[in-house]
Amino acid sequence: MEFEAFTASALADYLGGIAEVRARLGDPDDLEVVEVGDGNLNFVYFVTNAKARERSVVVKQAPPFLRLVGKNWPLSCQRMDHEVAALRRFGALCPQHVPQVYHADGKRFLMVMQHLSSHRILRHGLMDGVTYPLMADHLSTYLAQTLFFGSDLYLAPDIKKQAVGGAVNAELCRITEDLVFTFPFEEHPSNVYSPALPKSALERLRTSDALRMAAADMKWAFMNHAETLLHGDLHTGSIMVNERETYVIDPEFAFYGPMGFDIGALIANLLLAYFSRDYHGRLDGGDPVAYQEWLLEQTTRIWNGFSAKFLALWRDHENRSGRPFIGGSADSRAVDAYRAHFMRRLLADTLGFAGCKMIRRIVGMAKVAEITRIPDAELRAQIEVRCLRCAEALLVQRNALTDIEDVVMLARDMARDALAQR
Ligand code: SR1
Ligand code: MG
Repeated sequence: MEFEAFTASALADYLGGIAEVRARLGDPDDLEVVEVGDGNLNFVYFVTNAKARERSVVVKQAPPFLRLVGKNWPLSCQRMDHEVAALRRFGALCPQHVPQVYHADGKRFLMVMQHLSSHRILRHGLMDGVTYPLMADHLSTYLAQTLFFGSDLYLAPDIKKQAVGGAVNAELCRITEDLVFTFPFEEHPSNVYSPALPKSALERLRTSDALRMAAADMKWAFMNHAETLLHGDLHTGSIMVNERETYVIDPEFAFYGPMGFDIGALIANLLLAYFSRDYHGRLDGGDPVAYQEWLLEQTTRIWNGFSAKFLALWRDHENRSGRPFIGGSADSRAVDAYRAHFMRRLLADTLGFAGCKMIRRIVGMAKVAEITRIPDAELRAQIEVRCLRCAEALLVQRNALTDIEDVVMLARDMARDALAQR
């Protein structure tokens, strides 16, 4: 079927024709439709019953092109099928942190889902300096459950291989391969540099062999290490929060990839928030440091919480099955030694991916609001340089940074160094 963006009344009529959705929303004549999509890929509508505003849903529809660019960048609409399948899978694994899908229509490339009306996008909350007391606990649970239960540590080998095949998402993976791992490291026409960003900072991306090799290693891992079903785009714009709840949305980039890619995306975005706080935290004349420390504390709590929960799931599963992944008996010393080794390698991967994700948001085409909304070109460039230097250190030193406290210290040093240079 040809793609057609809905008019408000056509969408209301369409929803009225789906019994389950109509039961949630009520009479189509009472529906208010607002297009709110500010994302890079899709159309997103809030549909609300004007007479009973608690009755509302979100409708998400995939146009056959990249919305950020337009019809010149065609994309298949089947990406909506990936998103629906991933939401259902992650929803089964971690229902408290994944919105419900009420209806999916593969022919119209759309889905109808839970409206998180009392939550906001985490990126926006972080820009406003809001603290979320349960966020780190929730996100570490989400990561542990989704990453563990999709992997060979839990699934039978044949089931896992079927799952890998079923989750192939070549088109959207290609976007990541290009925009995250390739274009930022070359002179590519899609790159966008902020006006005062020093040439020397860009040159490092092209000329530092250690950095280039580290980024290439991460690209290889992304393309070849089918470890688990990933969200695939877990930045702070893919998370909705309030004081009590945390939801992970938008898994259209889901595929079987390396675990560290999701964790790294999240940590990268917390670090972007950390460095850009030097602007946002001074907006009301305040001192950014307290909130920056809160961001670093969340980074620590997310990694440490994830690590403890993931290891607990792993131990528990092996104790129940009596079959350690490495074979032999469950109480052998090698079992624990292997788990510790696995987590060290996963942290190194996480940091490498975090570095690539930070770099792409500074020099690539798809940027983040905490950076682009800094109006002073000089200050923006200073903050961007700090992000790039931190990203480079994460990539190059990823095997030497053996715990998350090292990462936090490194970020603090980068911020301090930069202050000293003023
Ligand atoms: C070309 S699409 C740009 C970016 O938007 C998504 O959120 C992904 O991060 C993608 O790389
Ligand atoms: Mg998205």
